[in-house]
Amino acid sequence: MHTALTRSRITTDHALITPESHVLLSPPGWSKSNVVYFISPQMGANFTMFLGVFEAGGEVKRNLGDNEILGYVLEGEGELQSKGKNSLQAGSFFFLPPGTNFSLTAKQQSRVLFFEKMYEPLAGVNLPAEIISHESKINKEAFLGDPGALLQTLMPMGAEFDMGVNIFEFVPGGTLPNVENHYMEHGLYVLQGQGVYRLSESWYPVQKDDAIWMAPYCLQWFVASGKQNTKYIYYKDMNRPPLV
Ligand code: UGY
Ligand code: MN
Repeated sequence: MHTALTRSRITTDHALITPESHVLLSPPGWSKSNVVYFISPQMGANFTMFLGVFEAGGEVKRNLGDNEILGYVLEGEGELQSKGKNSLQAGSFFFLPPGTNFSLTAKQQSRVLFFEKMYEPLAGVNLPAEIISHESKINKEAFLGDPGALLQTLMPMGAEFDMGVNIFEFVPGGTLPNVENHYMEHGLYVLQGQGVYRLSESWYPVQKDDAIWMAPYCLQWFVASGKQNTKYIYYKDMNRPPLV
């Protein structure tokens, strides 16, 4: 592709970030690893979505402070040290509540997708607990009864959780059942396959390794195309309706 061209597009209510416009950074706390920030408050979002790209032996070491984080291993293998030690493979995910000290060390070249935001406490509700699991342990449910759109809900539904992360799998030709309009935001990463995303009044061909931000009230719809199922992982804010 000509170096002056990109499929990326940034608007006030949505963004598509495609691999040819990635910029690799080395923030404090990261060694033998790089970070690509897709989504941040600088673009108007209330959370961050970023990719950690690790060499073998690469590491991130952080104290989360007021933030919570969910990491999903796209590829590779690593070890997470938080409350205890856990080994991670492709498809593993971990949710760490605010105040957590953690380190993640890659055993081989690895890519990990992260969603991070400031936790919003709710009066009378305890802080959420750490979760470390694997996508293979989560049931696939037909979304609104449609077996062509299967949803895996990685996070529990309890009121202590103010963010949710789901994996959506569509058969070729599968769609979101309607053009969604909601106050919640999304950060989305395409894991497999391809399709067309409607974001507001624009329609984008999207494929594996594309990242998308949808602001509150960004009209959204998706159709999967291609010959294999399409999968994407996405974040949404949960359990904190407006004015609560
Ligand atoms: O959970 C959701 O709002 C989801 N159906 N949205 C989306 O996939 N764009
Ligand atoms: Mn939605």
